[in-house]
Amino acid sequence: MPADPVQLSKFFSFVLRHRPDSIGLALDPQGWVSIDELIEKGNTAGMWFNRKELLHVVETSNKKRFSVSHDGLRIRAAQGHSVSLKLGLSPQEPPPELYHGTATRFVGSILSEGLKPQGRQHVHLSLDKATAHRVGQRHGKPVIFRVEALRMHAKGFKFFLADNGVWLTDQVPPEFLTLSSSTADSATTSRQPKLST
Ligand code: HQG
Repeated sequence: MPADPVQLSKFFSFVLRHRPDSIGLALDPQGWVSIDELIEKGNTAGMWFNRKELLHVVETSNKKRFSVSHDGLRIRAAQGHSVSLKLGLSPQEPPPELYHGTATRFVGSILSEGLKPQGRQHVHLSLDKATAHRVGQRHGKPVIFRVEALRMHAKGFKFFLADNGVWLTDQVPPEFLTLSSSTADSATTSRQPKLST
């Protein structure tokens, strides 16, 4: 039976971000794999899908988690990797402020150590509070940090914009962080269904 789109999206996230080796795949240095090979190895591993179903997941991903190469032959995760690779993104000047959603239980540690990539390759930052709120909700009671991104940039910290609009940086020291007082603009979006893949 073919996999449903949510199950497939979780499978692609797992393989393309974290464990390509689990189905015998190897990512290229920028995270790309052949779509034909992903289909073949995924099917062999018991995850049934074809090219049409794969492209459906790519096109309907609410966070645009996956990118397909211009020639249509390869796919990669836009961000969120734990495997070490170079996405090949050029450093960019960020907007003055970005946001990071997390859970209240991490606040003390973040205020003393700053934001760290933890299991991933980068710290993930959002352009708006509503998105940060949703990211934070995945971990528990959400709280939002405001990040003085442009001031960090002026001091030499590099920022990258992933294919799907998520901003990435290596770390955020505490001096650039403030707890954001208002989550009012995210209250309406918090009722949206949560899809964490
Ligand atoms: C926290 C989702 C204690 C950090 C989202 C976060 C995102 C610290 C957690 C993407 C810390 C890591 C990434 C410190 C950071 N002490 N806790 N010093 N520094 N943390 O899941 O940013 O649905 O690896 O606040 O939309 O939550 O998967 O990162 O709570 O873009 O496509 O450590 O994942 O996208 O958690 O989420 P994560 P994240 P997808």
